[in-house]
This record gives sequence, structure tokens and C-alpha cells, in this order.
Amino acid sequence: GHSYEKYNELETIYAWSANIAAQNPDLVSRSQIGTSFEGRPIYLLKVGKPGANKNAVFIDCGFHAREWVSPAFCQWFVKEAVNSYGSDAEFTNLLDNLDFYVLPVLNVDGYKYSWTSDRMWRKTRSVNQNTFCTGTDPNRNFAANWGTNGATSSPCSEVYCGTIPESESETRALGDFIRSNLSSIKAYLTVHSYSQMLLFPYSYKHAPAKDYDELMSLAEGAVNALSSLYGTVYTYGPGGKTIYLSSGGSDDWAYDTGIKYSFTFELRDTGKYGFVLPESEIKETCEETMLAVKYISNHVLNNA
Ligand code: 0X9
Ligand code: ZN
Ligand code: ZN
Repeated sequence: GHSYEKYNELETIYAWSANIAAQNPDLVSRSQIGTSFEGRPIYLLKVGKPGANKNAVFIDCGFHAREWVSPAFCQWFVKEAVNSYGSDAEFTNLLDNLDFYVLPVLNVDGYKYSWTSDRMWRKTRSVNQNTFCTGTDPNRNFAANWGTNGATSSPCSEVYCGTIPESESETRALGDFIRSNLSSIKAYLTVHSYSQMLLFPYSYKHAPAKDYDELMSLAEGAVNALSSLYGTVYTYGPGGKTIYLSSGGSDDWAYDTGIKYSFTFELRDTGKYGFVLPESEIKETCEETMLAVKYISNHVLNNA
């Protein structure tokens, strides 16, 4: 069965998403934004009190298959939203005045494969031409200086950029949804693991983003909020300087598409367990990350 403090397999997450929408019709609705290479649905939850002309924060999880704490966070976020509405003033205000689009697992085929065949799988599961190597790195597959720094055109690489930007059914579904809702989406948060970092554009170049000062101070505030709970140390800054140069990322693409508040979270830990973070750390990881996401959301509410 489903548990917020365990890693849930894909079918369990699918059933959970249907149930939480059915049980909270005034707050949560589920839609399908696309279909994976292997034919699985890609679901999106819209979380918020219905209202006219609301701005939105978009949050995705499960880009990289093996980063299991990421989908766990998206599930946690939706749970906290439904449990907090009407009892917690801060979250109620956010849900009254913003919509949250929560995509629990983008790379559904990869996530499935990480459960059944290879715990350390990263990429999609699309079939490549002229090779037995499978999959594209979804976070090298967007039109953000695509196919350059930190990516390769070799299908056997873990950072294979694909044949063209949004060659993958999964990244195209995400891109299409965001393009279709650009007028309302004011923040793009993409949740990965691991290394305890909060990154913002750019990752494809060293040059600072136009909004560097605001993004840097917002990241600092978000990281301070996160650390206030358990003292977890996060580093923050532009991706290219803080983690490494890499092209084709969804954060840089979202930013260049016009979404100013674009961040990549790299959740716990810093390498002791890495991608195989113990289930005993899910709760603390999610609770501290909630504080950062709410901090950013409040800034969006007051500034976008
Ligand atoms: O390399 C990535 O895609 C991310 N790190 S991970 O270990 N989760 O794979 C970092 C993404 C930072 N942003 C961009 N590279 N655009
Ligand atoms: Zn990742
Ligand atoms: Zn909580």
C-alpha cells in the first residue's frame, strides 16, 4: 500500500494520485499531460482553491529515475496541502491565491525500470537507433543551448541529449504543458537528488542571469528556511558555478521561456547514501524542503 514515508512503486503512485484527487475535489484535480515512450500515462495534479486569474507554481519530480526521494517529495507536498488547507494560515493563503501544478513522476518508464531492473537507472527508456543503448537524459533534452556543455550526442552516455530538443515524449509533454500555461506559471521548480543544493540559471553558461540578484537572495532565503528545521546544509547559486556547466536543462529552458523563478532542488544527501537515501530520511527531507518551497511560493505570491 501507499505510504508517505516509504518509496512507492509507480502503480502505487498512480493509484494515490487518483485517490487524493477523488477525495479532495475542491482542492485537487488530476489530468494526463502525455504518454511515455512505453505508453504509460504522465499525470499532473493541480492543487489549489479554484479562483479566477490565479498565478501558478509548477513543481515536477522524477526527471531522473533513480532519484527516488524526488517523487516522494511531490507526494508529500500534495499531502501537506490537503492537510493544511483551512488549518494552517500560511499554506491556506498560498492555496487560496496560487495554483500548484505538481507532476509526481515525469520519467515514468525510467522510474519503473529503476524498480524492476536497475536501481541506478537515470534516463528515459526510449529506443535509440544503431545501438543497444537505451534512453535519453531528460535534463539534457531541452532547448537551452542544447547539445553543448555537459551533454553528449552518444546514446550510450548517461547525459545523452537526444536527437533533437524535446525528442522524448516525456519532455515534450512537459514543454507543451508549460508553453500552454505560460501566462499563469510564474515559478518552475524541478526536484532532483542528491547533493543538497538549490540551483538557478544559468547552467549552460557562466554568464549571470538577468535576475541574478533577486534569484540569489531568494535562494538564500529559501535555503535558510530549509536549514532552520534540522540544520541541513545547502549550497546555492547558479548551476554552472555551483554544480557544473550543463546544457539542455529544464530549469534554464523554463527561465529563457519567460519563467523568472526557476530553480532546481538537489535534495539529500551529500553522498553517504546518494541516490539510495534510506526511507527513514524521507520525512525530514520532505519537511525541510517544504519550508523552502513555501518560502519561494510566498515570494512569487508577493512579487509576480
Ligand atoms: O545534472 C543534472 O541534470 C542535475 N543533477 S543530477 O545529479 N540530479 O542529475 C543538475 C541540474 C542543474 N541544472 C541544469 N543542468 N540545467
Ligand atoms: Zn537528477
Ligand atoms: Zn508536515
